[in-house]
Amino acid sequence: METGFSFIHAADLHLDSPWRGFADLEQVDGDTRENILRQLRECTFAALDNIVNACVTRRADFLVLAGDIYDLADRGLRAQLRFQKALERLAEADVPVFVAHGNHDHHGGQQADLGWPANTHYFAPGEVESRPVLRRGREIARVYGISYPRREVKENYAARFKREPDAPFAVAVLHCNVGGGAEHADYAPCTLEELIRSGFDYWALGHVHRRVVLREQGPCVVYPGVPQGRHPRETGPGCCCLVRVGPGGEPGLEFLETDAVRWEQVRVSVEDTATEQQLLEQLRSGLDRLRREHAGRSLMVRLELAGRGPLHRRLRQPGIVAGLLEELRPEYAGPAGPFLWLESLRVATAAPVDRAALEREAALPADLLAIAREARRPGVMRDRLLQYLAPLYEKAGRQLPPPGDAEFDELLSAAEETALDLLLGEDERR
Ligand SMILES: [Mn+2]
Repeated sequence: METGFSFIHAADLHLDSPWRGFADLEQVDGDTRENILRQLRECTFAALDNIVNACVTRRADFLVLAGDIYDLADRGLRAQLRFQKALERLAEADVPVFVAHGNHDHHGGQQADLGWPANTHYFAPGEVESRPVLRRGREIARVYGISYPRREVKENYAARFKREPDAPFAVAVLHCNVGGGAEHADYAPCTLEELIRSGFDYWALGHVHRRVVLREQGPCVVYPGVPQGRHPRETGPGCCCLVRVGPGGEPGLEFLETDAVRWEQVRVSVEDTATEQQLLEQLRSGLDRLRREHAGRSLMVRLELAGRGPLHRRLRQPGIVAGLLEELRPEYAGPAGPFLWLESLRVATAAPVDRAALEREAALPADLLAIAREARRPGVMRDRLLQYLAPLYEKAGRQLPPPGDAEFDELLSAAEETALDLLLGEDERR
């Protein structure tokens, strides 16, 4: 390879995801509501456009899409036409596209009979195929891939990928669950070790919606994450991965932001908050800061109130949370341009505790605090608690390593708070 080349890897576009559960949009006027809904309905397509733009402006030599292009196996016509249009733009720019289907958009679903540009290759269901990528008649890379014939693929598809010895740079495109992670459906399960041993240069994966680089080099093993978040747990930037391969075949990764609407969580401590007025001001300053940090981008925000403070009891009263949302929502969204929508407000506060007084007066809480204090230091108490925890972690197997020092301290604090709440009598527990 005398000169290098580059390609873009994206996955889990989930085009045309349905937006359910936005009844709260009633709290803003019709034009504002329409502005928010329009941007939400458009955002997965906007992310696709951003991937196409990145291919063109970065002059990528090809694009690979590792499954879940569509949210539903019975793809909507609108989604297919938008995807077709994107592929046509890439055909005009002379960028070949390699598509593998995953569990969401498996081959068993309904598909419209559409013409696809010749630059696009859909990998066959249930069998690994390879395709060369040519530049000026010379093969610069070979792309291997497989699509899901049905939703549930329990077979290890990675084991079927065989690199041919004459492939210049071998890319494997696969929708799969590496390492048995329990947070994702265990489709096409495989281990990182077998991907490393496989002889491929780059594993272009899909399925895990977080961005995870399982290995930087030799080979690269990459989940680029979703290009566009679609719910409160998919926070932070949505991306595709630009891979630049140097003349010697060494790859370098750069993640490019592609999302149009970003999901964020904001945590506000009520520890020093005495009044509802103060709380409103704290919330506004948190939201203003977030909006400044993301100037020009629409935001879906989940607020969480935390900490022990005097407002705890009042925040538990019915109507308070709804009232705060009703007040704040119209302030941050308008009929045009970027919006900030408060998706929800979670209350995770606790009653204030005068620890010094408790230690002097109440026998049981004092004992609890003393035990917790002792367990924070190395010694018999800490060792004993760690021993009690050990069988739990053994049962969880390799997916949950035993807690380190910092994690143990966190567990200890959480247990202490919960036990205190229970001991102090909970007239306010609901
Ligand atoms: Mn997916």
